Amino acid sequence: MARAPESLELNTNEVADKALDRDCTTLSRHVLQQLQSFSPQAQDLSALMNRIALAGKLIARRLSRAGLMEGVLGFTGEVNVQGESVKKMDVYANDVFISVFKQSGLVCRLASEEMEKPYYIPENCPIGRYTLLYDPIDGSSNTDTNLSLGSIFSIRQQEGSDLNGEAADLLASGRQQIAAGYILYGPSTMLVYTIGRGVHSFTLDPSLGEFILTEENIRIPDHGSVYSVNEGNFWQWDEPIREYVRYVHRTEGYTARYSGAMVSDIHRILLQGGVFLYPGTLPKPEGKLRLLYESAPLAFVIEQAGGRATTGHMDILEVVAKKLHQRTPLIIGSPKDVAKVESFIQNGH
Ligand code: AFP
Repeated sequence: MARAPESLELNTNEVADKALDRDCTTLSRHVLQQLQSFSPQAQDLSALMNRIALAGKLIARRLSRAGLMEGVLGFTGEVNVQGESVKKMDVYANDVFISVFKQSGLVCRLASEEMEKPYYIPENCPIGRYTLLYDPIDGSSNTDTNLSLGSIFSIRQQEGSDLNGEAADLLASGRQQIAAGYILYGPSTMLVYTIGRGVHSFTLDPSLGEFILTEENIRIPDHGSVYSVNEGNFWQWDEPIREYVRYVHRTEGYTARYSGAMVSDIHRILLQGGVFLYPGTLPKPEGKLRLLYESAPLAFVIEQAGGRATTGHMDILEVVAKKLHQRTPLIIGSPKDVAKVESFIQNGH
């Protein structure tokens, strides 16, 4: 058999090497590459991301079999601190994040939508200098209909010793986050994260049980055609938001997408551009979304990708939380589309 010319052989080898290298770019390795360091802090961040990835795999596994197992779907019959009915998957996912950080020596406190107060893991506290804030299941109304869901996470360095267990240091702005991201449970499971050095996505390869690098340094388009908002709330919005939506209705080039899980909607916008809105309403001026474990982590991701996130009056990442479960209006996405909504809020057009 005739041999391929040497240069062609070399190219084939290079392609194979690149493919192998990509297959080996797991999340924990990527964090170390990003930080270009094996320092203790780099190792910590890498280990933190690895544990979050494990939580994502456990939740994805349960979701993928939910329709086949007893006791996975439906409500528990309880109501959480937000006054919302709790789903069995919410409880499971909340416990998964706690469980993966036990015996980690990394995370002393976890705070989530499902728990009124932060959860302390006492064995980690003498050395665990990090706090995890998270929404274990974003879009839980999608659970029982086999639609996309998400988990949102944010990591902060613990400030002070928190001896009184009040976790007062968490009442700080989103600029204090050292890492943030989300896991999207869709046709495939994806993990998107930032440590302040761009935004990177990983896809779970079920045959390996590993998240493998999909795209590095994702940039959000300056503008996109999608606007994503629950228009059923039109009647209870302030006039500027109604005016913006009327503007979209009469302007060519817009298309509506709204899934009920903002991780899905914002992921689409990250890749294709556009704007997601959850504004305040007349009875609830702060809206629905929680600042510390929903809006701020997503704002960190979108800003790192070149987008913007605002309440309509100030950048989400500048808002200093007054309480753990604080809510905030959210307008997030492509810079030009966010600016358009802002202009309606601030100037009326
Ligand atoms: P749940 O996680 O409580 O289902 O809320 C999901 C969410 O926070 C966000 O993911 C959705 O975009 C938004 O709420 C949907 O809320 P509406 O049903 O009020 O539009």
